[in-house]
Amino acid sequence: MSAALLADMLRIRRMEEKCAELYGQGKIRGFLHLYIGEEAVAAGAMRALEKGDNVVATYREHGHALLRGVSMDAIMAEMYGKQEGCSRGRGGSMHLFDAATRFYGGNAIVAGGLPLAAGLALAAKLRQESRVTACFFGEGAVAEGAFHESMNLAQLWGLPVAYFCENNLYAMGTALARSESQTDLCVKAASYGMATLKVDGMDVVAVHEAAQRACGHVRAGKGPIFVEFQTYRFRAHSMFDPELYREKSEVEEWKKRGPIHTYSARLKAQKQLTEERFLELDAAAQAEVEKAVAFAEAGTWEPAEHLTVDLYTPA
Ligand SMILES: Cc1ncc(C[n+]2csc(CCOP(=O)(O)OP(=O)(O)O)c2C)c(N)n1
Ligand SMILES: [Mg+2]
Repeated sequence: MSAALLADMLRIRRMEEKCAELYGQGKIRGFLHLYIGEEAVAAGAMRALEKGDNVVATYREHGHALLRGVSMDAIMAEMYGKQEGCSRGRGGSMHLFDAATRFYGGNAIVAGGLPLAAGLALAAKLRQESRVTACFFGEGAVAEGAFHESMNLAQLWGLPVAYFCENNLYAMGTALARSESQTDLCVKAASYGMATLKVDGMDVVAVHEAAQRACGHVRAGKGPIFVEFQTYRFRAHSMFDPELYREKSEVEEWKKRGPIHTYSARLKAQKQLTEERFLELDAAAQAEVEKAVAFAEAGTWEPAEHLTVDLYTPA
């Protein structure tokens, strides 16, 4: 498990560093929100899930899609807008989707995934299917009505959903305390009677253990749970963000807690990892990225005649 968690985080990191580069070259266009710095959350949480579980995420979802099992090739092709992408090139970075792995997206609307997750969980409950629906979202979502409506119904109906809140302290340029009178997010969920956990989201092992507990709670039929992962994004909100709302020194302080180097240092100290093995894992991640870029480059654009395909109104 230990090397696997590290490999997972490296795969996300290398893929997204390449995405930033490709964005600079105009190969990837539109919005692009990088998860760099927050990898421990997706890595630790995803390995607590089973094949039959559902996953719902936000527009910062490249890593979640990848670790859920969507191929890096299909993700990169989607970033390029090519037909071989997981959403046939029509979604782009914010709308990765893959029914086969029960990855229900990518959602550009803040808090948009929470009611969807409640719906997926309701479907599982009514059909008596034993699945957890894991819903990832940022702390900015707690300002939305959809958050409160979802918390209420999920708890009232005892839905099998794990709400995984990625609290990276900022919603675009708005620090949590500038928009919320109650900054303890677990208190908000608890006010609906929901079970809660608060976890160091920079520590992949702590994340994994908490996610296992959370999923165990849901699988045991105890209803929903809310987990706050305290994390931090190292990059700008999106590719259009001058970052005037935080001090560079704050970013540097958090980088010291970076999930990849702290975890690899811990494994090395425990003699569970050598530098050679680390470099092997890193090289494998980079090779996977190069292959995915080649796949996306070789992909096909949708012909212009398809412009009205899948539209609800007749052309
Ligand atoms: C309903 C809605 N309002 C506003 C926006 C614009 N918007 C995009 S991202 C974002 C910040 C969300 O922050 P958070 O939920 O903390 O997620 P993070 O970006 O930090 O991962 C906002 C306000 C939106 N996409 N949807
Ligand atoms: Mg945030």
